Amino acid sequence: MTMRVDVVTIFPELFELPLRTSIIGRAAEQALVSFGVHDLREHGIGRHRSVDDYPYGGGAGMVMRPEPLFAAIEPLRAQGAEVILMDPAGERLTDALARQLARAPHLALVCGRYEGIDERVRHLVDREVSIGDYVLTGGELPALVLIDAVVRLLPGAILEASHEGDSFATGLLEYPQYTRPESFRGMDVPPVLLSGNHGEVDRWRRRQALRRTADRRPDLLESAPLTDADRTILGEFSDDAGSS
Ligand code: JE8
Repeated sequence: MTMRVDVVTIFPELFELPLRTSIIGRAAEQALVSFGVHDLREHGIGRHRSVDDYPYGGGAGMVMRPEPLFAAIEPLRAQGAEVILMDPAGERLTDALARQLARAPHLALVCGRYEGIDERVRHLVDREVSIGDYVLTGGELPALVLIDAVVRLLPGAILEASHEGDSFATGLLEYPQYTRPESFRGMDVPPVLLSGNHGEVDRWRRRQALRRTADRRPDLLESAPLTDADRTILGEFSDDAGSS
């Protein structure tokens, strides 16, 4: 079963390369996902295909008119899409939300620009999602971020094992990674990784993940599933800031 993702935007060209490249591009080639990018201007009003107008009540900037958005969104709703408006006031995109959305058969992502959309368009959407607390110029990059987070979770998109260890699946930050060469500019790969002792390697990685999380994102430890052994290791860190 292929997941369908439609996008509504005034900048369809922004989606061309990202949706053809790397893991997303390969998932599309494998028919794990198919994309439809719809130019909102095709529903624009008048000879100038206008999609925006001045805000009632005055103020700076322009607002996206409801008619083109309704015309673009209604057929997608009729096809059964879950319609998502990318919006700074939306629910935050988290790993848990990406996993939930990855189970949907059909998503339609609506991208605003300017000062945003006419309020009446919210009646036509199922949910509103934000990718974080910073101001962007429109919903297109957020839509691409959401697509990236969701498509990599589709079965077959990446080696399944690659997301079992995901930082937000284990609830911890990831352990440090090394590849060749063994020594680079005086910095050596930790010998345990060369030992061939998989039990030792696993314990070292868990310890490093715990240490990095305690140092950089102690907030994550409150909800991470931790074993008694993990808690013992964390206790050692706070006893002795210099221990490995
Ligand atoms: C957007 C956005 C997400 C995020 C998403 C959609 C449409 C109200 N503001 C609108 C005023 C300043 C300019 C803004 C531009 N804009 C931004 C986002 C987002 N999802 N995490 N940050 N920003 C639109 C218009």
